[in-house]
Amino acid sequence: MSDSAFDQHCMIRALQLARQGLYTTDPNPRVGCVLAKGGQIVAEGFHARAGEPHAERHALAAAGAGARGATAYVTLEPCSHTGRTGPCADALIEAGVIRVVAAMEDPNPQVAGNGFSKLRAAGIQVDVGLQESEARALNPGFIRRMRGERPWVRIKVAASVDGRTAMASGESQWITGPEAREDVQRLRARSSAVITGIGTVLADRPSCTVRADQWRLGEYGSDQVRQPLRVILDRRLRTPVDVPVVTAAGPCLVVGGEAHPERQRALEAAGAEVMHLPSSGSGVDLKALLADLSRRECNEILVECGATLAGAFVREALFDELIVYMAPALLGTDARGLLSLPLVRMAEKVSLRWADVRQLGNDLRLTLVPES
Ligand code: AOF
Ligand code: ZN
Repeated sequence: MSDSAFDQHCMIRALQLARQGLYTTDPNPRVGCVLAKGGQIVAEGFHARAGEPHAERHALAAAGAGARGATAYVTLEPCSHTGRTGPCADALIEAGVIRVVAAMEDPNPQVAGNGFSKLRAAGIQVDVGLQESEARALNPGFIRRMRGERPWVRIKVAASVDGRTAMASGESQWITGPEAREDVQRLRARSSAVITGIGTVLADRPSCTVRADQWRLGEYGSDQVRQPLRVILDRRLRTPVDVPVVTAAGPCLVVGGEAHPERQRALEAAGAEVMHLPSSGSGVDLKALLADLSRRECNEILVECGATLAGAFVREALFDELIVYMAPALLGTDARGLLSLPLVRMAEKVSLRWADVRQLGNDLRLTLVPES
């Protein structure tokens, strides 16, 4: 293997390791690290949970004295700051690593190139940018949040091939098959928060939780999976206190707009947090909501709701991915549409770009992104 092919091989392995933290590192990024010497990988590590050692420290601990003279392949710039843990750049220097290959700079303003400077000042060769787009794809929400932008927003809908999501009565269970629903579990598990609306809560009684005991998520058991924050948009605080989205394990936030002290007290007694946000037009101010979730360190957000709320996110261009699970069925002209978008002229159409199409069981998963 040539030197550059070996570099690539090691970085691909580091990316694979980083993915093992997909459901657990939040709000921290998923990061993987490989230490190699003499054309061989000598140690590996990945970041598993905020507060625990970073990827580099796991790899250094596994390598012991073998780290001296090694090259470190890291999917993110080694940190230079003391957060919940000490700087990885210092640990790499102390261990005698002679070269660091990083896929990308850390967008965290506390790091942002300082890790590289520290390493270079210590005489370590630093190469940046190998497999960069793959590394960025691991942490889309973290990158956005660190840049001071809103979190990464995915809107998920399940529809028939005629674009219908429920019968006129509201009946909607189940349009798609188990493979598609399992995929939704994976989307939830990687999300910091799941947003739903009061209409969906009353009609479907969803739990919006990750059920790792029931569905295959990867190599993690149910005890290791974090529950996303469940957010219910409910202007008048109509959420019943005994619905699964409130009572299930994990945090629940009800976002209201009007004062209803008694209902608020009842929700709080049931374990939910209640917060009020201003309304804009017919519903909650979505920009203010996303800003608040960003302050709560939410990286990736999943919107699982009915046509009205999903339509509002699309109209305001507050999304990064629209994920449509499409079943090979027709629900007919009386059934409900996918997104509520009151458009009249062709010129008003929302143009999207296909990012991915794949078959899951009997259904299709269509991933669309805004046309940039
Ligand atoms: C690395 N390697 O594996 C990770 C890094 O609170 P702390 O100490 O865990 O620091 C979190 C910050 O460290 C996070 O915002 C990001 O900038 C960086 N994450 N850095 O060198 C890792 N997870
Ligand atoms: Zn670190």
